[in-house]
Amino acid sequence: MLIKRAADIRSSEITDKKLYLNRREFIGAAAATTAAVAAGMVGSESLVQAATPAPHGRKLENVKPSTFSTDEKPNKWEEITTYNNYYEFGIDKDSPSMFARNLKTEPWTVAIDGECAKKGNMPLEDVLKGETLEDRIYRHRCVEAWSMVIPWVGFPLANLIKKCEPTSKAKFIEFTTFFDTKQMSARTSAIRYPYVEGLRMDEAMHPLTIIAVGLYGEVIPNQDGAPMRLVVPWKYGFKHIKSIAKIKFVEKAPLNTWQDQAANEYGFYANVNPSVDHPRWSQATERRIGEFLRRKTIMFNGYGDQVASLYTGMDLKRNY
Ligand SMILES: Nc1nc2c(c(=O)[nH]1)N[C@H]1C(S)=C(S)[C@@H](COP(=O)(O)O)O[C@H]1N2
Ligand SMILES: [Mo]
Repeated sequence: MLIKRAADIRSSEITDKKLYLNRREFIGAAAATTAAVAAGMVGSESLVQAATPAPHGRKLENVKPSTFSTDEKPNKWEEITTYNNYYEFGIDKDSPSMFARNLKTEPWTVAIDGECAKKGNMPLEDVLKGETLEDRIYRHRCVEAWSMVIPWVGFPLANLIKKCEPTSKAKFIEFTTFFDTKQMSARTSAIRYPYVEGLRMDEAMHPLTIIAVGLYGEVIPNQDGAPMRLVVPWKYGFKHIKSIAKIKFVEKAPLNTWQDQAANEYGFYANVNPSVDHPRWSQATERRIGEFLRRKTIMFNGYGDQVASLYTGMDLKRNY
């Protein structure tokens, strides 16, 4: 079980006043659950109230190593599956590990929509058809100033985009997470659902941008965004939308969830940038989960050689 540190709480995405009140609502609900459990009113499942590492999933076949992988030491399975942001399952880092298990990920289809020739529902099997899965060990940096190294298994998003045959009007992609209050506890009204994210087309086509379907060579656990989630390693974690149910090709930049919630704090680009502070805390350093001393945050999360050219001529202090 992970011990919450004061720094996490202070620098959390939820601590402005409006959201703080929602958090108190959440604590109230949790207390009510505890009371109900004590009174014997709730089934045994609700008794599991501690961070629980994901059970191991099916092993993925024919996964190839990737030259894009970092040689830094990956975080442990236990860390990557108990320290998550997935607000649909609660706002605490260990909530998704406790509440995501009921998400049904088979069968799964992705709605393809907007400026493209192949509109319709694409089953996950078709998304994966013809793909060579790769191990992609990437650095992962959350705007809350923590980081991990995660051994994803995935394939380039560019391949899926090509299958959809976007038109020349498709300048951006909007992604939407699956949402169902029956499967997702959504114990808090902290943010508006469904969760939405977006990328500019050239960012989406970049070879570092992947759809992850696995972790440590196994099928990706629910709390990490099963069955398919976005990974854009030079951006803050909130761009990494989980459990993607819809992909829409659009002309204008979509309004992503966190920008919608607090535009002065979260922009569209969300490129990791140690010189642009979040209004309530610094982005200059980060705490690697499992380490004691803080690390210096690197521009573009260390992927500058590959991606800096995407932003030539842009003022990254304005376009945060
Ligand atoms: N649907 C959805 N996707 C989401 C989030 C969320 O709350 N809901 N949180 C984001 C944030 S803030 C981060 S840091 C990453 C965390 O991904 P991880 O749990 O796999 O580390 O997921 C992102 N994707
Ligand atoms: Mo995040």
